[in-house]
Amino acid sequence: MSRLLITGFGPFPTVPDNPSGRLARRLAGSPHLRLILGQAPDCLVLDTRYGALDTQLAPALAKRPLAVLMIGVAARRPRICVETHAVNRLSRLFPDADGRVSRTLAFDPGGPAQRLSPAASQVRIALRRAGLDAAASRDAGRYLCNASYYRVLEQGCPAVFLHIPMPSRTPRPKAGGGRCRPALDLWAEAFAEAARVLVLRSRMSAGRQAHSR
Ligand code: PCA
Repeated sequence: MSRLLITGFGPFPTVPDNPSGRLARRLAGSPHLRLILGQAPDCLVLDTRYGALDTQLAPALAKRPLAVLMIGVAARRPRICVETHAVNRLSRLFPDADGRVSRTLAFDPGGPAQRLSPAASQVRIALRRAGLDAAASRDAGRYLCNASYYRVLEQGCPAVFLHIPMPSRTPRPKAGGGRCRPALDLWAEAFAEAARVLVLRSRMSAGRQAHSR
């Protein structure tokens, strides 16, 4: 049976301790998520290396996941960003965890300039309903997050990329403003709603296909 795939990333030169990998594992192991999906998701914490797109991501996509919920850190952003699309562009300035930069500016020389995520706005609404200050973003960067998203969106299943800020940068509730919970706990809880939206979209489109046969 195909499953939801949750991805995060490991460390890279400017972020030696990447919270996205920890969040992906926590979300994937959440009994709450298992309950709302009716099955446990798969989890993949990618090495932040260009080579990992072929050696780690491609085999996971070959299993044809039901949907893909992707998480990465954008250390300088102040809030959670729901990426609406990925572009066919790479920066040649930022080395990956192996110290390698991309040799080409286009990620896939024969591919379209961009790939959109039709699920992004529904996911943003679900995250806001779950209490997160999530914003739409049209810029997933030119590094590994954008490249992996571009690769996943080619697959055609519901997929979305969520960029998280560094947990230490997120504002804490003011004194008397309620119990202070770690950002990763709050995000894991809300991201379960994003996962639910993706899986529902996938099941609905499978249902429509079966109906039209
Ligand atoms: N953030 C980087 C790559 C891995 C991650 O967590 C990015 O935004 O591309």
